[in-house]
Amino acid sequence: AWKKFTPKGFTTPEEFEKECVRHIETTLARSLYNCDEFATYAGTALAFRDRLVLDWNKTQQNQTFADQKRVYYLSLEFLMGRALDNAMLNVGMKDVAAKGLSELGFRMEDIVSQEHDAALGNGGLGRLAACFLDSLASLNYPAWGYGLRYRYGIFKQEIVDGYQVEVPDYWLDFNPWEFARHDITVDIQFYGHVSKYQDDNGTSISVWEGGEIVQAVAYDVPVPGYQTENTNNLRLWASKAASGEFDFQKFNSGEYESSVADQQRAETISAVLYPNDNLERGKELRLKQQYFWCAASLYDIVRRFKKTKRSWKDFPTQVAIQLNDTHPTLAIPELQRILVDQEGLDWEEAWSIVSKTFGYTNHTVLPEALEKWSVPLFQHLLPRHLQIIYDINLNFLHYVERTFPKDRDMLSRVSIIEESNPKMIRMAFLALIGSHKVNGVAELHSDLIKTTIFKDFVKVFGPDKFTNVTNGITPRRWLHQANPRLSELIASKLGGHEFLKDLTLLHKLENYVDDKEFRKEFQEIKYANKVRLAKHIKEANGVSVNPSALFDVQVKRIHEYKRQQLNIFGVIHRYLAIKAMSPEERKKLVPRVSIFGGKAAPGYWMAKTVIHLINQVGKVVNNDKDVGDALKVIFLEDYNVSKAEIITPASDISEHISTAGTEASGTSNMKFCLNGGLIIGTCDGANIEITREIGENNIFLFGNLAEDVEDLRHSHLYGTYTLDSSLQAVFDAISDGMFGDASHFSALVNGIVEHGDYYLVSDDFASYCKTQDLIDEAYKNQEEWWTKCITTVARMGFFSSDRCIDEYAEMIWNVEPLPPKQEQ
Ligand code: 26W
Repeated sequence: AWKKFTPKGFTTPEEFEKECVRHIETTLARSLYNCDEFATYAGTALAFRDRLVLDWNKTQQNQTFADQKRVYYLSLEFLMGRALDNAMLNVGMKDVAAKGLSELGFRMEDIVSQEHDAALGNGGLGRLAACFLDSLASLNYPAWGYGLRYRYGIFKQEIVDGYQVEVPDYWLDFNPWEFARHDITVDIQFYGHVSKYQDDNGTSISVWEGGEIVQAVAYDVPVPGYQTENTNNLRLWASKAASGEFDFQKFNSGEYESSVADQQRAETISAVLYPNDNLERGKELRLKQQYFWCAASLYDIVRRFKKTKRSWKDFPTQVAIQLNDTHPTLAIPELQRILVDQEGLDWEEAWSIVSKTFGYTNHTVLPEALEKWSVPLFQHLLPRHLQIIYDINLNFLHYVERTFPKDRDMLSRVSIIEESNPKMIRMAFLALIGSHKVNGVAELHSDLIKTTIFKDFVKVFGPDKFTNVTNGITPRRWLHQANPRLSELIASKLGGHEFLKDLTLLHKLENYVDDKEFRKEFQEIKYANKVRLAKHIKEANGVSVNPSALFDVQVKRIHEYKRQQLNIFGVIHRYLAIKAMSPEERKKLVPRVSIFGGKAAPGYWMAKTVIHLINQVGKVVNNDKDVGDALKVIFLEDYNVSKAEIITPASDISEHISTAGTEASGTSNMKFCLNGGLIIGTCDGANIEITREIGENNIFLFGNLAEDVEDLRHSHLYGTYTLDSSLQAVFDAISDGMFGDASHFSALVNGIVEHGDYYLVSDDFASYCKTQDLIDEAYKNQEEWWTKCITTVARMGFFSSDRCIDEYAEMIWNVEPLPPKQEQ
């Protein structure tokens, strides 16, 4: 008999070295004599990959045999960041590898930083998807992610003369974390027309004919769980010319170049991530991306289901599909098309399956972010899907008409088709109608969608269709990996790292709030993290900052609703105040470093102007001898996941200052608090629940409430309004040219003083500045400050993405974990 092959991974530094070196010499074919940091990274990654792959295969086999319900998370964005550190910590062999590497003459930190970020996302929504994958794997849920394998992720940001410049992010030169599955392909159809035929029973069937075919090729990425063998799969689709597409006629008649050009055209579908965040632009290529990815994923899911030989009515008991915002909404008409046109189910039966399968998560109420597709464009690209959407809409409107016979306007308000010129398809309505649950991402946001964009649908479907799942973050990456010393300190008090699997255990830290030794170490860790960031700032910006200063951080996409302009106006206000002080007064100030980071969408001029202003202010303030350490202003280039891992643990105060009612949740607010930073924020998104958990003494809230926004906007437009005098002084300084050519910033200022101040910067300015002064006062009382920080960490247990995933599993997916089979 064959002996059971039990693969053994390395457990000692020597064994690790052997594996690492073997990969460098054979897989990479490199000599050890010119082995640089990059080759060593590659060898390390491949050594760890070997371990993941074995667990991954076992997990997939286990999931297939278990024959239970699986979750499919469809997201156009997965902002994964780096994989090696995460893999090492999950497997629990980072220390072993670190020893091995140091014997080879390398520092772990240098090796880890060789990896290119997987930056397949814009911001919050994409990073949330990545945290969810981590939790799904760590909690042993049988779950797959489906996305696109962009050749170019979010652009790299360079700052040139204070302006943002976008540089392509080609990240695939060496990516050991993906496996091309050239045998798993799906043909995807576009364009063409629909013909009607009669089948043998005389019923008419629709056939989508003609057009062109593009091939989808699967690339699989293992997603390891924390200290579990369970390793899930993220499947990313790449586009390729279908074999029939390659025009041999042209090829043979000497038109070699144009036949290759056709090939190239097919590959553009998955070439680049759209860099817009919260802005819909209606580009055909984006719609192509969406259909390409939805169709390939559904084909794959249906193929897997069919292998079980179950009847179609079991589909929703075996498959839960979650739509990450409206971007994958085409999956709804696509499944209906598969069931009706290809599998021959009747419409009602098919629709009952479809509408039990999907759940839809909404991430924004900003009107400019709501996806709409023009009917003519859609008709051209996806003629059969347009018919299906019209039929879905017709059935739905009939139902609404029967239920609300007196409300004639209701029909046009809830119709999937907006009767504009051209007509538009409202994707959020289609997503809602085709799903069994709709959720928002924080309590306030989930309430708001029920009273604004989806108000009528609450009447139509009843309130139970709507629910809330407050966002969360993975404590593995955002505490254990980003802040290893704090993780160790907590573990030393709580008796191990169990809290990384059950974050509510953090509450036990409250017992140490007054523990001298603990407080001292906690402070030392924060200081060390600030020293590390200061070093990075020195290297990247050439500015020396004092690690004892109060680090005030705002890092996120640059957007008017997030109000980086409020922050920088506050900084200018502070600068003017410092200039007006005597040297003695200045010495009494709490020194401050204002740190900004984030990308602006390439076509978003106002956001780019804000970046420019921040850099101009920095240039003036940082070189002003009167100011010295009292104030420094830093714009960190190219904010991304791996920079966030350095920045987050180093903040004293972070800013989450959106106009109330505009930030659906925010997730960096959670990351900062979990790392012992306090926050200044508006009553918006998850800030409200964070306040409830940590207590209002531990957060600096300011500004108007969501319920007052409408009236305030109205009074800007139609009432009399006088600008706050200190904001006026800031604007005067700008128009006097204190920060360079004032005309550069006129649109920014005019948006407030002349065009209605849509984001209510002037309404919140005074309260913002007052709260910043309170922060200075609070920081002077160091004992109280550290009590706040430690209490905050202790009370952040609720915001783990593990809690969040358990809520989705129970309320929306109805799916159970599948623990890995014990090894025999
Ligand atoms: C179609 C253009 C477009 C692109 C991206 C529209 C909308 C988006 C995303 C939905 C924007 C986004 O990332 N939203 C953020 O989602 C996070 C996770 O739920 C929340 O924490 C943020 O508050 C929300 O802005």
